[in-house]
Amino acid sequence: RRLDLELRRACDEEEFELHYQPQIDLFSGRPTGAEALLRWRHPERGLLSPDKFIDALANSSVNATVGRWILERACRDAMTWPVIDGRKLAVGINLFPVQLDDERLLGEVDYALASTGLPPARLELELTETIALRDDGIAASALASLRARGIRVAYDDFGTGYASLSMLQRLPVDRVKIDRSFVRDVLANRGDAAIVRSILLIARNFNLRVIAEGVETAAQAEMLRELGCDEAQGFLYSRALPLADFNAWVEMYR
Ligand code: G
Ligand code: G
Ligand code: MN
Ligand code: NA
Repeated sequence: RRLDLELRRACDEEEFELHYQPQIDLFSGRPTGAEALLRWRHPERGLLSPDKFIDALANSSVNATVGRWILERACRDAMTWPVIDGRKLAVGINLFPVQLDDERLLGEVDYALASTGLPPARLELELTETIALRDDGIAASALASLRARGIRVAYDDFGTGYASLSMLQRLPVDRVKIDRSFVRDVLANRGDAAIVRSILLIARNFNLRVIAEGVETAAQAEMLRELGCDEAQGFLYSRALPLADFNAWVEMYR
């Protein structure tokens, strides 16, 4: 397929980039980390967002190669970030479904940490329910091994899947990310507000931290804070930034 060939070329020619979207503590207003988001600097089409290619990439012949590159590059980039409030910022990485199926994942994570020097506690792996549901056995033991190393695991897009609750029971994680579809109308829509409240209640009972995605206004942030949400990420604070711009952005908080 043509797109697969293009993705293979993009991989060989190093056309992929990682941008970083800050994550903010809603109580202190200070940055705590960033999520790595993939971009494709296409020679003809310009800078492409993941929605243009991420599904094709996830199913392509280079998914494992790009997944490994993302892991290592994000760890390397995070080593350049400054200390904020006496702590180094954490970096969140989205996994492709194939990565959690692969028994090489642990070795690749260990290699990325060892070769860059990033402490395990500064790495967070984000997975969606579709990833976690693929194979209970491998997923559960891989997650347990990762968490035993001090690496954090987060459920992305929490609340949008059909098995979010049983996932929490079967595959323990450190935190959940409230999907931005629930955040968008949280002020105006009683149903969305009820879902956000419910997620926060469940998270509290499971001892999980919660970050809300897609926070665009100060009013949304204020409501989320009042409801007990720990952190937020979204255009209110910053879009995803290239490494140099992210480092400059963080400097404002030093
Ligand atoms: O930045 P944007 O909103 O276009 O990202 C769209 C989606 O693409 C995100 O929700 C995320 O799940 C996915 N995505 C972005 N970057 C990565 C990445 O580095 N790896 C994987 N597996 N998915 C990513
Ligand atoms: O992995 P995930 O689906 O969370 O990826 C984040 C995506 O959400 C990125 O593609 C980014 O461009 C997008 N995004 C980040 N912040 C906001 C926001 O505040 N509003 C909207 N609409 N999209 C956002
Ligand atoms: Mn994510
Ligand atoms: Na998401």
